[in-house]
Amino acid sequence: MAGEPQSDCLFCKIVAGEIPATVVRKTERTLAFRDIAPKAPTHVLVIPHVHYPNAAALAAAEPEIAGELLAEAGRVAEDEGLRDYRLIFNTGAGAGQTIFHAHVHVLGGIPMHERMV
Ligand code: D5M
Repeated sequence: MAGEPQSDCLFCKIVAGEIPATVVRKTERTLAFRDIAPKAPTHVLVIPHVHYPNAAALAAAEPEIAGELLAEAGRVAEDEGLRDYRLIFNTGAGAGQTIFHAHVHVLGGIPMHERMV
């Protein structure tokens, strides 16, 4: 069923506590943890507990949670002391998506305006 945990999904396993992660924020419906391969001094992923393959699918099915995801991304940036930061939603393998559980990247801590990621 849409939104249900998937046994082959790494981020579902992180939500379930089956795989460790460096968690920076947690709410009833979202989790924020540090990216394992940071592309910037701050690189945090914010994910919903529920499983959807990408952020657009999450927003279509559960707009309230999608809104929370964005709000949490802003709180992560604030917690990290970032005034300027970049939010990225890779959608589809051709765009660089490798984990097919909705997530937003929060990137900052260096000038981002001339970088693709
Ligand atoms: O982003 C998926 C991101 O997930 C990518 O930047 C690496 C990160 N990743 C992969 N495995 C882990 C674990 N175990 N902990 C933390 N971060 C992880 P995408 O947009 O799909 O390319």
